[in-house]
Amino acid sequence: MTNIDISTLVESNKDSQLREIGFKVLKNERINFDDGVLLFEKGSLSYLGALANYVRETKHGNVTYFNRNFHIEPTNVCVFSCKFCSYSRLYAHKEEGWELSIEQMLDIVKSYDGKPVTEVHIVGGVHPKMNLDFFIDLLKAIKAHRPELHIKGFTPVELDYMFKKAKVSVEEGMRLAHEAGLDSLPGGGAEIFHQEIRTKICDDKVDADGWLNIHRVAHQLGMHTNATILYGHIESFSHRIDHMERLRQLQDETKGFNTFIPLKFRNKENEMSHIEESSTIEDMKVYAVSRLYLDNFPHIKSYWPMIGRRNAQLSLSFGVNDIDGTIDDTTKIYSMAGSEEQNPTMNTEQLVSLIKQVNRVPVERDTLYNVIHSFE
Ligand code: V47
Ligand code: SF4
Repeated sequence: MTNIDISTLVESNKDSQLREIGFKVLKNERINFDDGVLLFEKGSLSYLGALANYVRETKHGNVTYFNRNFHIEPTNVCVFSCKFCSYSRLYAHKEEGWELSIEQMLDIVKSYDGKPVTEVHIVGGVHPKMNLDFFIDLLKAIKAHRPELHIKGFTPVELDYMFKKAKVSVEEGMRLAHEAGLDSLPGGGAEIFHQEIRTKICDDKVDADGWLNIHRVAHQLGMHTNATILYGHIESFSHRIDHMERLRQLQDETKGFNTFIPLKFRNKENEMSHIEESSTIEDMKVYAVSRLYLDNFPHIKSYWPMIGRRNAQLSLSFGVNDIDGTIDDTTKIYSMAGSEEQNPTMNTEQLVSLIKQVNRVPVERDTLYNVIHSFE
């Protein structure tokens, strides 16, 4: 959409508050908390989409990033009991779970020898026996085998638990992990920061300040990290904006976040199964408002194994400029929670064609958004 088209669209909005917000976006002025809530309450899908797409195209043109990655999920045994989780098996039922040894995880890494993957994403449950020393050994073993492979691993949920158990400070723990080979942090474990909701859905794990502090310390060490929101369950619009506001403030302070990834709550076989899943229209609005509110986040990602490849494609018109990677059927979190992607794998050709079908330019990136190849 050209600048003239979008200005006309904003000017012709019959709602004066939505018009004001639209003008702020066009002037590259920051929108405030109330603006964010109002966009959710009153913004039509087409209005939000046009504004978000304007920002997306101003920042990135038609470029849409993906990478070649695989996951390692060390265990699904977990000491915590998040009500939305379809994946974990409580420690008491650990016979239903899996636990991988360092050797087994290294074998997974070795199975990619000679293949052009650039990133391994390590995330799993919180197993009481998999402690800081265990993961330091894992990181060192992976780096010894394939030094250039970028390790994006461990959420503050896992890190907070292992640091406390090892009786080290966040600063010391992060330093040790970074020195052993941890390159960046994924965005998981954030859920909804507001304590009113956190108490109801994930009472026993690291709280908002703890989550934010681990990312802050990672940024201070020069690491880049991602952030997520788990939306579409019992949270209100103001809880969503509160979540984004806290991230926006930390990003102003550190500039260490790369990517924001809205994660749609999936309701299969968990303690929140009675809650209906959000509609595709709501999903697209969340991407669009994220793009508009998080003006200091370079990238907004739709995670195709969770939202499905067709909706990921659609999201490219609602502010999204990244759809994650090839995955190679190495993650179970979303298939177990009910995603339509039961064995998530896309090769590069499939990702490229998915992006090209909606007239965007596919660009393979590494984890830090260095361009590996443009498929223009
Ligand atoms: O924090 C768990 C979510 C997250 C469900 O940084 C669920 O590039 C929906 O953070 N329905 C972990 N979501 C995954 C994650 C992630 C994924 C992809 C890319 C990146 C990145 C990070 O999975 C958890 C939680 O919010 N989750 N259960 C569920 N039923
Ligand atoms: Fe454990 Fe993570 Fe599941 Fe919570 S979401 S129960 S921390 S695996």
